[in-house]
Amino acid sequence: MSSYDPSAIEPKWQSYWLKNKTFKTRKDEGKPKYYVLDMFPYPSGSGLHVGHPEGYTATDILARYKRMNGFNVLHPIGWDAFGLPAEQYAVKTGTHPRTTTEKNINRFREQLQMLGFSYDWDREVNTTDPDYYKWTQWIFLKLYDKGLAYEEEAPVNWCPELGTVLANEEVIDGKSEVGGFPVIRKPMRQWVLKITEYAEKLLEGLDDLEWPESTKEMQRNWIGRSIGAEIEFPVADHDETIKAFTTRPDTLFGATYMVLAPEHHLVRDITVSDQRKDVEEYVQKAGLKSDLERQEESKKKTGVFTGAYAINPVNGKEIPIWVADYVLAHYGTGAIMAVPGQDQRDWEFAKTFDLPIIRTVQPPEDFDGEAYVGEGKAINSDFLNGLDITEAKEKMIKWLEANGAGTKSVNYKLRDWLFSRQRYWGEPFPVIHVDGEPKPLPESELPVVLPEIDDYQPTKTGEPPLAKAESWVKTTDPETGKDALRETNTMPQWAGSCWYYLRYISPEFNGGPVEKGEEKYWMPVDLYVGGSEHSVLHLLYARFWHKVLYDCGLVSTKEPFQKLVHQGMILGEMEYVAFKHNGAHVSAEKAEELDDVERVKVSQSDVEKRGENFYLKGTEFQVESRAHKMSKSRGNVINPDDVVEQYGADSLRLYEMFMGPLEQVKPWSTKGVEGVNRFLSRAWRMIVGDQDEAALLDKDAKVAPEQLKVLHEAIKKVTDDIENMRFNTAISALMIFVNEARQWDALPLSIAKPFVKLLSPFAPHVAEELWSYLGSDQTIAYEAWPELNEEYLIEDSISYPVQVNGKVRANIEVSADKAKDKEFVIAEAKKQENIQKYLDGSTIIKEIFVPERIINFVIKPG
Ligand code: ANZ
Repeated sequence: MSSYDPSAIEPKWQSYWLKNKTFKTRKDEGKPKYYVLDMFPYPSGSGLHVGHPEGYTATDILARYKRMNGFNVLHPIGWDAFGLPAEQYAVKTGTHPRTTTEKNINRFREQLQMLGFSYDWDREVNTTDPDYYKWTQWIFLKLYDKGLAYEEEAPVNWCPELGTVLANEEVIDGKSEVGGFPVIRKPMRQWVLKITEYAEKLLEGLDDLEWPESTKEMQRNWIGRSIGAEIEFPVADHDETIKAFTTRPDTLFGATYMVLAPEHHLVRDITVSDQRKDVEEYVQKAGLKSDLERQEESKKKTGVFTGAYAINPVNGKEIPIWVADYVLAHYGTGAIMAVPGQDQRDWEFAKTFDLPIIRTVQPPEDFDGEAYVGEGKAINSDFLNGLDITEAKEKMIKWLEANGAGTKSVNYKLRDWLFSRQRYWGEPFPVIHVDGEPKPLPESELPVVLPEIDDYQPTKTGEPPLAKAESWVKTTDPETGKDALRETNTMPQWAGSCWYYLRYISPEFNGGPVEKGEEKYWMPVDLYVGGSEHSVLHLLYARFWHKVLYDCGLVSTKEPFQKLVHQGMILGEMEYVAFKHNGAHVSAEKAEELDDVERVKVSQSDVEKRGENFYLKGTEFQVESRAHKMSKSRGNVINPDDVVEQYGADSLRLYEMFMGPLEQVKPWSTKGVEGVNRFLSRAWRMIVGDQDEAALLDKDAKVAPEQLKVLHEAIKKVTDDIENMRFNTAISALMIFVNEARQWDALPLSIAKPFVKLLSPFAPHVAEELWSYLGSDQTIAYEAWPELNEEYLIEDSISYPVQVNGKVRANIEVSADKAKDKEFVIAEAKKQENIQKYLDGSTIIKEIFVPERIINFVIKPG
């Protein structure tokens, strides 16, 4: 027999699955359904990286496991293929993004097939396919109909380098998330989606989802609900009032000045003529800064006085009105009542401009900080004095409402979603402009197909590249025949991924984004696996669209993704550094204290792990160990193609699941791949044998009870672990099985078969090969999962540690049926020579007996 050779096995089974459409899925009311979804990849030019197969193997294990447990499994894949890189490549080389995208998709598809994932390839979707984006446009029309899409001339994050606006979410520290280019503020006409209207529903929906708590919390923070009051401050000698949102109405007696955002609509009206020049200058400068810069806490506060005063409604005091950029235009009302006694930003501002500070909460005696933000009793606050913050808030809101000076109010940090981009490679909007007014196209005009153009370069003015397709832009209104211009912005990359999980359900359906009956059967997604970098944006946007579709009666569930798991990042191979001083090794600790320390890289074969630390082999010199993110510049990128070529897809799959808990960040280890590869070879030899070793399999061998116990232990552990997505320990259980089995004289067929089934979700190619070797002419994919029989697990004997005064002095074995018989077990324990030694000549004060756990004799000498 030949030895385990994945390169001979794997392509064979891959084409078998494809040819036989083994994983084609159809609705079947007679079976329970299981919808297991991967975050579909962006088909980049560099192909799959090892992070992809991590999540994809996890979902594939569940898909395969559920099929074997009688579920009808939907396990699809597709391509999130609009986006910048293909367009930037087009700008550089003139290659149409479609060409690049197609090529990349073909490569990705081949790579995924080479890893043996059990996708239903007849359901593949591609967001750049007009048959797909027709429905993305269609959903946009629904949003428009519902008043959830609107045009706005607004200051946006403009990135000159990328030639596009970016959503707030895509700007980090004033730089673009992609590329890290500077982002400035610039007013432009944009499409915006009213996600804020769904803020409350998006918050509420989180409670019942089986998602990582940290992800839910990130979404909650992003939505950022605060409860407080909106208070009205009349402007002295004016008809105007300024509304201010505050989360601390209890501090109203401490409001010593007000601040308007530079963009606030009243700034012009109320500024007195003496101050006009200064205020205008200040407003102009502030307009150039991003919200982030404006809120930076470390920065010195800037501002300018308007010369006008507001009247504090609760005590009639006149307080000065300032303009300052630490107040944002788009949060709350764009104006604040400033309470320097309780708010640190206000404190800093008051100190800078010498404004009065009144504390309205009593700080503890030893408090020597600036603004006091903690709990305490109200002071300097008339009818609130002596109340706790919560009580004082309530009482103040009642007072405001009774006196027509304000109302209770809820605010969200969430902003409406800036939904247009000045790009070519995106979905065109199904919108025309007639006489300068936007008008949605009728459904019959869909899809609005991207026109061919030669020049993909965005313009420096912000005019989108599509504006250059003049003959496309100029059109007529299909309803009135009037001249019209097409919208030249395109949708952001998030659009296609907002609803792709619905398209998989009925990818060919022509009557809408998804067929109703199929949707009702398959939704919600039972398990969604993908990176935690999508904790907020993709997952929030998709939930938003889903909720709109739910309100339109198009989907039957309120939430799309019932359970969510993030796979942890895979880092590069661990690196080890030893320390030398004057040519001799020193430990990492010693190196800290010395100057002139030389750091030398050492290879993994020269170090050994003891406890949590690594040492130079055979020495006391501890080495430093760490892993870095994989990156081209570090040269530590592992290419899945190479791993498959050398060890096979089953080894790659098995290794990525064996590295550690799925959610954890973990370093790559080539040694680890070799380890699981050896395990697969051993499993192979056990059943098939090879040149050096005869197979253990004996089809005529009778089964011994001990063998059943070992098998059923594996069944129990593997089943349990798959259910709980603890794939690493499931694989350990398979390894333990093989190690135990190799000590037997023979492996009976009735033990070998269930073992191969247990292995199959993890290493499907070798499992199929072994399955056919064991005599089947059918795929293993739909074989019944081995059933656990607890009876085989019952221990025939139980071991008790025997302690004397809390120290273990002996171990005894008692048969399982007598294990709870206290008298019997204690008598057995006393017979032990090593126990007698202690008991002789002592007085037993107490005999402690914990059934099936421990015995302890408490004795007193003499
Ligand atoms: C008075 C006050 C007193 C405040 C106090 C806080 C503490 P969150 O919790 O994030 O919702 N604020 C309101 N609108 C703002 C804007 N457009 N730009 C900057 N700051 C703004 O924050 C709400 C608090 O942030 C509000 O409550 C307001 O300051 C400030 F002891 O009002 B507070």
